Amino acid sequence: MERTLILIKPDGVQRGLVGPILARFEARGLKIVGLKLMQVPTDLAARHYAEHEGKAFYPGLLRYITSAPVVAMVLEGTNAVTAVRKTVGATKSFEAEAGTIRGDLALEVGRNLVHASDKPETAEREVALWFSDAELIGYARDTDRWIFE
Ligand code: DAT
Ligand code: MG
Repeated sequence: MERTLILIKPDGVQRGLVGPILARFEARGLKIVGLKLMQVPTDLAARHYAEHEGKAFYPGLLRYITSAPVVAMVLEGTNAVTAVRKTVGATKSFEAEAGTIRGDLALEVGRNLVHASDKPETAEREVALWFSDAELIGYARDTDRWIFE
């Protein structure tokens, strides 16, 4: 079972898309094991996006992610990292396939609604960065046997 970090970015919260976005992940069978609304401090944003430091879009990226509250969550499931990335769609929203969150609900790269960890190793780092152990709850669902083989 894999865990992955998802952020519904400020545009998603402001546009009232928390419910519709969350619903897509829930409907796919992913289990919510952590969930919170937060105003992102600049130091957390900088650590989260450290790999992009020095790029032209980096300052704007930090301004965007700290501009208004985000919803942070950890989702669990078989191959959760890959499955969530597919559901989220391509980084450049205008290129994202129809049927994905970005492809259906967004247009621009700098307003692409959602962050999702890109690899299992990234997911481990990001989950630990955004959530304490006490904020993550492992539990069984009665439906698990209808979702996981
Ligand atoms: P993703 O969010 O799909 O993992 P990423 O990790 O490459 O994409 O980049 C992080 C964020 O930075 C992305 O969601 C939007 C912004 N970004 C990436 N490439 C960009 C670019 N060429 N111009 C403007 N913003 C960009
Ligand atoms: Mg990324």
